[in-house]
Formats: sequence, structure tokens, C-alpha cells
Amino acid sequence: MPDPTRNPTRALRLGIAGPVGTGKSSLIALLCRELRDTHRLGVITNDIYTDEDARFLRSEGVLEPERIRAVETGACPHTAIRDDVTANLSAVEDLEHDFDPLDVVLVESGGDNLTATFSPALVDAQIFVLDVAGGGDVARKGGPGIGRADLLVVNKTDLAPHVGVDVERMRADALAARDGRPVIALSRADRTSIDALTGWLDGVLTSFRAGEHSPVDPGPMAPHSHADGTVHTHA
Ligand SMILES: Nc1nc2c(ncn2[C@@H]2O[C@H](COP(=O)(O)OP(=O)(O)OP(=O)(O)O)[C@@H](O)[C@H]2O)c(=O)[nH]1
Ligand SMILES: [Mg+2]
Repeated sequence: MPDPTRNPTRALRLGIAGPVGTGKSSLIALLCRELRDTHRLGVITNDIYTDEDARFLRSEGVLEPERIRAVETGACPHTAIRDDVTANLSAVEDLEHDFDPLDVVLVESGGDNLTATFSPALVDAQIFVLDVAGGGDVARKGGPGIGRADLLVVNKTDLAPHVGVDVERMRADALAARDGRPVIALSRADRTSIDALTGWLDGVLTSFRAGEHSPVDPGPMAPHSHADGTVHTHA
């Protein structure tokens, strides 16, 4: 039964989170290349001090440059995607307004630790990205993104032989940590895995438009302290 309180006419907002360097910007570049002829897309990137990821995506020519906007968080990335999403939300809304109608807005989190997740107030669905170079054990270690993001991507599988990681083992660990929620072992060099990713996104988009998709909060990040002594509890 469609949920009348949701507005399926706006774009699906999809968050991409995960540790530094796991391939979030590359995954966004891949999605843009795959979908830009069939979907109307926009991208928001988050960096602490720079707009480097937005500049990377613009230089790759994956979308018109104006469709890629940067939010400089000025603080830990998770603050801007979870605690106070104002800057990101207004960037998403500006993009949706300027390019109305859009089908999907991709929001890249700045690289953070294993416990960073998006607030469901900012995104409708979220992907958590790990890579094989981070080690085969990471998927087993759990955390809200690994356990409960809408999709877990185990990225750069082409590197697995070089770093001694058994991708099937890592995938099985991830599936076990996620109670069967989806996991895709991805490489930009592996067509089958790319098709699985775009197929997953189209499935989410279809259920979003039908009013049948509800954003899930993977849960707060773990309490941690900062160099200045402040403690974030993220309740
Ligand atoms: N071998 C291989 N390398 C990849 C793949 N995807 C991304 N990379 C490389 O991984 C490195 C990091 O990729 P990015 O996309 O910048 O990672 P990121 O998560 O956006 O990084 P931050 O935003 O700095 O946290 C780059 O050198 C990419 O070229 C892949 O499928 N295979
Ligand atoms: Mg990036």
C-alpha cells in the first residue's frame, strides 16, 4: 500500500558512506556513467576542507559540471551527514530545484571511520562501501553501516589476489553480519558486478516511486572523542 505521507515525485536521495579511499567517488562516477542516459542525476560531495571529490567527478566528465556540488563540512564528515544535515539538505534541495525533475541525487560522505552513517532525514537509502584492500576481516567486524545499510559494497575485488583476500569468504562474512541484507562484491572492471549494482538501484527507485520504500536508520555511530577533548555520543 503506497504511503501517502511520502513524496515519490522528488528524487531518490542515495547516500554513499565508508572509510577513506574505499572507492566512494569512483562508485558515484561509475553509477553516473551507467545511468546518465536513462536517469536524471545530481551529485553532492562532502569533504572536510576542500571540494576535491566534486572536482574529481567534474574532471571525469561524468555529468554536466553544474549537477555536481560540494559541501565543505569543516568538521568530521559524520557531523554533516548525521548530526546536523542542514548544509547537505539545502544543497540537495537546491540541486533538485535547479534541475527539476531529478531521478536520483547521490550524496557522498567524506571518508570516515567504520561507524559513520547517514541520517534518514537526509537520505532515503544508503550504501556502505568497504574495499578488499582494507583486509578480509573488516566485514566481520560489524558496525551500523556494515550491518544495516541498505546495501554493502565490497569494492575493488580485482585487487583481491594482490592483497591475499578471499572475496567469497568476505562476502559470506558480510552476509552473515547483515542478516541477509544485500551485499555486492564490486569492481569497476567486472561487468556482472556493475549490472548487479545498477539493478539494485533500479529496484530501490521502483519501490521508492511506488511509495513502498521506507528509509532505515542503520543506527548511531559509536561514541568517540576528538583532539580537543569533546566527546560525541551520537545518541
Ligand atoms: N583496482 C581498483 N581500484 C579502484 C576501484 N575503485 C576505486 N579504485 C581506486 O581507489 C582509490 C580511491 O578511490 P576514491 O573513489 O577516490 O575513494 P573515496 O572513497 O571516494 O575516497 P575519499 O573520498 O578520499 O574517502 C582511487 O585510486 C581509485 O582509482 C576498483 O574497482 N578497482
Ligand atoms: Mg571520495
